Amino acid sequence: MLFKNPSKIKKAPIKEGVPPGQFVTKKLPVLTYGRNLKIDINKWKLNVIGLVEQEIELDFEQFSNLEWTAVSAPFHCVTQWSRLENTWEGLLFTDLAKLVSPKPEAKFVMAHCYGDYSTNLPLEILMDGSSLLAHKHDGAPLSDDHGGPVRLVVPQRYGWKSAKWLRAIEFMAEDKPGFWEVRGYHNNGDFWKEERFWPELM
Ligand SMILES: Nc1nc2c(c(=O)[nH]1)N[C@H]1C(S)=C(S)[C@@H](COP(=O)(O)O)O[C@H]1N2
Ligand SMILES: [Mo]
Repeated sequence: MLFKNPSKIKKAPIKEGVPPGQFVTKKLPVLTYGRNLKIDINKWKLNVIGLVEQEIELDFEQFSNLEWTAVSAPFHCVTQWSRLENTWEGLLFTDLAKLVSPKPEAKFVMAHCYGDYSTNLPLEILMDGSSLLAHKHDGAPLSDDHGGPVRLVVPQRYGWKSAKWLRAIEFMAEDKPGFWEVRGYHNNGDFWKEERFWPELM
């Protein structure tokens, strides 16, 4: 069995079609700033911190004992490739939120990765029912280069928001730019609006 619940694959609520300025590829290229990491699954930890009632730390065994969901969604990279059909499986962000109970003042999230990478998102986008902390892509565990053992996947935003080698999730009251968002990438990253770069660079 490729997925835990193959009969229940959710379709991300995303308009069909290829967003402006994108071309379609069948491959999933590896896109990493700097070097790819190799995280030992037995040492992997996820910390959920910040404005929550209950901060938690999970190891991979605890993570994999939670109820997982499979989500099918396109993947659009700001460097203009799109891979239209992907199925990711892991912990839905909404299910993570149930575990930690975000405080009412939590409005934004920073995803922190092993290494220096991070990315910021409005909590609302992560709560869309299709964003997840994925361990599998198309039925196979994520390879090291694709961010295993666990990466964030945010189907409604350009790929740089889908943080590989996820290490921590921080709930925040105020927005704060992540790794690419301080280096010229758009804060929001909606591919239908071509929010690729800082407005002043466009
Ligand atoms: N930690 C980390 N996550 C990252 C990146 C990165 O450089 N480091 N690159 C991002 C970018 S720009 C894209 S398009 C996707 C690519 O995912 P893939 O390499 O699995 O195709 O990962 C995103 N997540
Ligand atoms: Mo990207």
